[in-house]
Amino acid sequence: MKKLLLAAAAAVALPAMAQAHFLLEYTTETMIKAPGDVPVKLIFWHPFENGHVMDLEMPQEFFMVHNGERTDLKGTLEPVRFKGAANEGAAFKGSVPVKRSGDYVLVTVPVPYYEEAEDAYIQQITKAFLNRNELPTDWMEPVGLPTEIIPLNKPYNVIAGGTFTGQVLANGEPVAGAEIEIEYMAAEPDMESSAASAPTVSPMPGGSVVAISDANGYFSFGVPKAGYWGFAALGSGPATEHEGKELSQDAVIWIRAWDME
Ligand SMILES: [Cu+2]
Repeated sequence: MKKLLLAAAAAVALPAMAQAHFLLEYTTETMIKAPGDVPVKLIFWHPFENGHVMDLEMPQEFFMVHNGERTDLKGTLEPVRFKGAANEGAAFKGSVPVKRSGDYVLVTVPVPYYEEAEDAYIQQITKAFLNRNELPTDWMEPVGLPTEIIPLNKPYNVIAGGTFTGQVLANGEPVAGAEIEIEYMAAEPDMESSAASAPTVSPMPGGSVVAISDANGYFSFGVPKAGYWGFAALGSGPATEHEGKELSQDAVIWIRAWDME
């Protein structure tokens, strides 16, 4: 409740922050046809409405999990600028070496971001998923992060019009009653330029789209539209304080939905 009140106060002070912010691990494709280095962009942004871009620092960790094995990818990260409709901020471009068949789970553990409007820190521990040759290997396994969302549907080929179910974990245990913000990537980043594409839909009236996890940490969402969908379990992580201030340690997951053709 305290968090809700703080959010309401912040909304009055700075309308852009009323919308949900998401850390993006953006690739143009989730199913990778040819082996090679897949470019990825890390952007801390409000992608539903092409809103405020927040400066992203070099993350604490950026790695992939493939066949249960972690590979550090921090060395691939280069600073880039990212331009939203309202402002421009610091982001990163990296690359994911996709060679063998299977899943590639991308994980970013960012440095806590100081949000002035709320006098608090935000740390969105984020997962996204790539696959090559339709061989499922890793998508359903917990990575072992302080907090994470486990997908119960294969996250790179969700059917638009179907549902997506996830489970929120903190230290491997289910989190009941977590508030999960749900966001459509209405404006996709352009991989070649530093800009966003024009938003394809408008944000929903009434503020963020939200689900609450049940007693066992599960939530479901009917996915109405093809594209990238983000889910952020707010403050689901075990860490609640950073440098003497409140920390919201969030678990973020990105899925990709497709129209049936
Ligand atoms: Cu925000």
